[in-house]
Amino acid sequence: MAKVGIVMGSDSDLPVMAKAADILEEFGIEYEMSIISAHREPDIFFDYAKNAADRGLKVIIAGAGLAAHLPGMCAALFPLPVIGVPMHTSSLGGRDSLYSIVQMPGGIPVATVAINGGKNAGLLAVRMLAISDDSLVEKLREYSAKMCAEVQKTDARLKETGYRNYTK
Ligand code: RP5
Repeated sequence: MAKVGIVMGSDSDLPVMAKAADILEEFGIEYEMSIISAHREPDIFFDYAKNAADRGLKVIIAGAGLAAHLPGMCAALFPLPVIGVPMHTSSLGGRDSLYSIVQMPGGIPVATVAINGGKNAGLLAVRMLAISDDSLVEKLREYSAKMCAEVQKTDARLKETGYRNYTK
């Protein structure tokens, strides 16, 4: 049964939200992915968010752009954690999405990640689930150790080649 619901307002959000799915797959967490527009199909959205907890979802990762109401409205209807992912936009560079998602009124929290922050949204969901799953804590430690080793490798290469010859 899916523990995480990834939901986005449009298929144009998919490349960013796919990064959250990649992380959940890496950690072996079951998830479901949906495209549901809070504005364009409000009744379908309402059913999704209202029934998500009863269907077994523990966390929702919601991504949206422009007047990005999807994450906030998920948080209004779903009693468990909602992670909001603001999409980059061509008009206002994603500040519109960011402010729409992060500026929630008191009582309805949305844990908002960076603009286009699908990867961190996935990792934050893993960390939330790890609160009651020690095997995930161990996997998160391994993930951090791997990142650390990768940075050390780049440092060793920089020292070996010198900055003039360093290529990314
Ligand atoms: C939002 O409007 C979506 O989340 C998307 O980021 C934005 C634009 O949607 P499209 O016009 O690309 O479908 O609801």
